[in-house]
Amino acid sequence: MNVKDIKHAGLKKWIGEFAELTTPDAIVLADGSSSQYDELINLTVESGLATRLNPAKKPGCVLFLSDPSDVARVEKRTYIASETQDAAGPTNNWMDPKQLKKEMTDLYRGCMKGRTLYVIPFSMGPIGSDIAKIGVELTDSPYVVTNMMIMTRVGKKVLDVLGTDGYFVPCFHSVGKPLAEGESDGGIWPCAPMEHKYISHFPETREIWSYGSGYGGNALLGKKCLALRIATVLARDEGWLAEHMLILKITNPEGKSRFLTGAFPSACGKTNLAMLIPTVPGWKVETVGDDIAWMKYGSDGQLYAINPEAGFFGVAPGTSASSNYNALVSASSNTIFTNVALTEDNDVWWEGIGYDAPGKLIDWNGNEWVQNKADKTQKPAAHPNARFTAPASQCPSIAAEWEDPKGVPISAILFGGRRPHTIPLVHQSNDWSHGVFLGSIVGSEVTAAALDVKAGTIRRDPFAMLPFCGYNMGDYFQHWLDVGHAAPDAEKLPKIFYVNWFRKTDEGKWLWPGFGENSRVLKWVFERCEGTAKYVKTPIGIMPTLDAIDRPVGVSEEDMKELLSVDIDGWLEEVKDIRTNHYPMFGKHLPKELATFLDKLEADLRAAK
Ligand code: GTP
Ligand code: SPV
Ligand code: MN
Repeated sequence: MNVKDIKHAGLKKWIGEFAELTTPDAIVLADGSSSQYDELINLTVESGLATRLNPAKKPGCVLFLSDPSDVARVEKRTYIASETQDAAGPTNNWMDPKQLKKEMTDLYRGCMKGRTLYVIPFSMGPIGSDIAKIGVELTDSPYVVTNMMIMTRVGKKVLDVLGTDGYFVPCFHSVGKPLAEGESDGGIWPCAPMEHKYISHFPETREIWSYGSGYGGNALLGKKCLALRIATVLARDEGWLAEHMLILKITNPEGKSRFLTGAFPSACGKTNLAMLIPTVPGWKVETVGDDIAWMKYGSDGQLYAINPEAGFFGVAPGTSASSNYNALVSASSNTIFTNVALTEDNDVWWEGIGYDAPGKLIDWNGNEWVQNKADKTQKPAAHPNARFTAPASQCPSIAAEWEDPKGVPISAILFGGRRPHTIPLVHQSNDWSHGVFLGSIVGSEVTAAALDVKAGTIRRDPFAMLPFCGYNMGDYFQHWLDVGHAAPDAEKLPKIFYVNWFRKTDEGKWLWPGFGENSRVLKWVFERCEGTAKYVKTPIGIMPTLDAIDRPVGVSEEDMKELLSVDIDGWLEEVKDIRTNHYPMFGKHLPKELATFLDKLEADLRAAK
């Protein structure tokens, strides 16, 4: 099947217009077949863009190295170009849509000369499901096409659903032109200089225009651009939630299952929690999704979630057989690796893989690299935001329900982030609206998942959505409150929790072992949903009693006390920061209900002092 066979007149016309602007040498339709996937991979290997990995160790896998400047999302170059700046709100970059389109049109002009334009019809969500949304991405990057074929459902079946006049979200993408001719040649994908990169969203017309980057969320436009930034706008208008959340299934020893979602900022543990192997005997965790959840009320009044994706674009560093066995198995075949290191026998290696680097490696910059553990300043062999793109179907812990078009009923929602101090291991909101308050104040140490924010500093990342909300975040808070108020049955609303796996001692050691041990907290969450868990009421919300969570090996009673106590002075600092630096930003868009929760929190903390 090729582009000529497309029956949808609007789609054909739109492809024609973009081709006329970008002047590619050829136009190819991504039909979703495995033969085409293999051809595309062969093409990238033959052209030197990718390296095929050792088929005995990593069958069907390849490694791509990016330009050193093109390694993560670029938040400063990401735009919400709504008609007014007020609609984009204080947390988004805004540009006048007409001006932005003009600048980008100039950049797109002729940018695909000598390249092939690929047309990728894709579905976010199971094809044909009521909840699914269709997009069509036009791109000049074979890396993007192959990644999209893993991350979404691509091809002819999507065109069939689209028919002759169905609705799709149009997504333009080009890796763009390097400044100088020939720049970025030699086994890395080209990209444009930073000042020419644009990741643009037009919320009113629901269009996505991306230029100049070939990396992940900047380029795989179904993911953060469609399934979050554009989807948040659709969700606001249609009364549902599009969130940066994992979805997991947890089953107790009696065989009762519950589903929960969790929003943690980028590189803060969603993939790991979704694939966790419990250390608590008899309990089981299975995976529904690791990055994005779309949630809507079902006819039974329960909130249901679907995972709109079909693969994992997971952080490689830190992934080992002991930290995340299921991710490692998922990514052991038919996987695309990006910016990890290559071993002499064409296998992959990264920091935290669980064993020393074998011999001489090629690092993510393409240079020879030999591990020197004595040298604390040695640059890592894999980029800290190196990733694997693996089919979800390969995950040993994938839940039977993961592709259920009606989604899975959600009992609990977790919020969290990297907080070395103050925030306890777990606390629960008093009700939905108080949970919205907790979501609105989430803060986290910045990670390597975005390029232009300083890693290590703490920033507020409400709902883990700071970089992904397609409209005014104050209005988004209100939307969350409204979804709660609109619940067909308030009793059936998910319970909301705030977790923190990242507490540190004064010496900088982890206070909590994390990973599989997080199952102890999930067990308490499960038992709160059952109504059986032991708890106490505190100024910040509901918390486990000291004996309600079994202590993991290596965690002393003192540690546990610290993890589960309310640090009154720390929280008062938190209140001060929210009051002076966070909430005022939203002006009249800040829901009054949230300001009231902040006042009450302060009063309760002072009363407890
Ligand atoms: P995105 O894909 O960027 O949205 O990230 P994510 O939230 O899925 O993050 P992921 O699970 O990939 O975790 C990122 C990093 O956090 C990895 O290096 C993990 O090893 C580390 N990590 C995950 N869970 C834990 C935990 O419980 N404790 C500690 N200390 N580190 C963790
Ligand atoms: C994130 O940064 O939250 C990711 C990776 O999941 S990306 O697809 O690049 O957004
Ligand atoms: Mn993410």
